[in-house]
Amino acid sequence: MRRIDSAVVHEQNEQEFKFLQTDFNALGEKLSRDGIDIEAITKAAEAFQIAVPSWGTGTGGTRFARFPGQGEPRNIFEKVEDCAVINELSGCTDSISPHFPWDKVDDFSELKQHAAAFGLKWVSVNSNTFQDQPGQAVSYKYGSLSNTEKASRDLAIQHNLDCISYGQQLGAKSLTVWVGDGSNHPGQQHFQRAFERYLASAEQIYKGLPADWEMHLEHKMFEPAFYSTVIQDWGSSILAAMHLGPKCKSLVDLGHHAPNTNIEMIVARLIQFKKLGGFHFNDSKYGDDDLDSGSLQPYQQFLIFNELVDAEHRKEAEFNPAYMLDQSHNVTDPIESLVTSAIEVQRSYIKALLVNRDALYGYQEANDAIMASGELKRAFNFDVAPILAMARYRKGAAINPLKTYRAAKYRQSMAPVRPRDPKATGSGII
Ligand code: PSV
Ligand code: MN
Repeated sequence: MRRIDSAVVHEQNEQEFKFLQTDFNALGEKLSRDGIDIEAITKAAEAFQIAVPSWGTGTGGTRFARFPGQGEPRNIFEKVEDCAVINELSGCTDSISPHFPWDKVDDFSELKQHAAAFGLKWVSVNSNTFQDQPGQAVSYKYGSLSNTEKASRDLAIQHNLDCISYGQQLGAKSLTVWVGDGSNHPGQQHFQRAFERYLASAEQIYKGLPADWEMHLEHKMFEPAFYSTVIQDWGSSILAAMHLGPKCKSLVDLGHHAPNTNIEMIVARLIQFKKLGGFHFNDSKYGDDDLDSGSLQPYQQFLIFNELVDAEHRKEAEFNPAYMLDQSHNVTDPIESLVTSAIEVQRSYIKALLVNRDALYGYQEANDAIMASGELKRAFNFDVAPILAMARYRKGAAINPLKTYRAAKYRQSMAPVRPRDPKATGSGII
């Protein structure tokens, strides 16, 4: 089943293909001078996949307002439909990362089938203990897994166990846990006791993990707690992951660090200790901006992939990070942002594959800083767009995804089918 008529994709691709072939051949010749086989790199581009967050398919918002667009998905079934569009255009997003209870349904096998009909699968389920649900018996106002009240902690533990069960029904293999727990005032919380409570709760969740599952702990420096957060940084995250056991790893969200933090070095450390669970890709200038991946700091994203590809190259054991986007789209059509972002992440991966690892190691051993840095820049400066476009073309996706999407008039066609509830004004993140 498809959401974008393949005739539209075909017609658009026809218009672009001649130029693409010319650009691809020229790039192939250039790369061959460096001993790089463009076909091998294109195959790697075809194999690359990154998951779409279900919550990213609707217009996001800030603490002040949300300005939804026309024809937005109103439930998880419609979100799946938009994820199908993203995959049909990008060719590199064949999975969805759901968030509960936002995406909870009565019949998970129906939801699984609905996605499978579009060739989509489910990965990394996310729990939500950062807001109270209607009618909830006890509150998360003062935290969830680390709450001083046992009843709140128990509720949060049970919710995470429920998320594992939903994920199992969908065929997912990991649980991502992010808590908003923390404090706003110095002295409000006893740092050690709060962390002890968190660990004791997380132990209960870890015990409930199926044998072939992983648990990923997502750290975040601030928000909603603005003075301290319980899993504040990768230090707290890896400590907790080490405490819990080998199936627990850290998850790196690019917007969850202090400005100018060397994220690629954190990634290298996590790889070294077999604790890199996965990523939430997005971009940021100030904080957890949740901007489109690669829109501001493409070189940082490339440097992260340089570490990932290096680990692949060295055949690092137990290295299998989950790639996901996690963004909020306030002023763009979420489909357009997610397609663009997925391709930008793929672009970083492909550029990192162009680094001559042996040459780089040689420069590093010789302390030749300018040549080492130049080797990275050489790879980064290649325009790999023809490789990405050719990979899409060969998979039946769009050579020019945004042009094709607009030609298909998908969003306009959804407006009458998905009328907005006039009462659902909404604010904050979806
Ligand atoms: C928190 O800011 C976060 O990055 C976590 O991944 C959440 O689960 C997600 O955003 C969605 O709100
Ligand atoms: Mn995140």
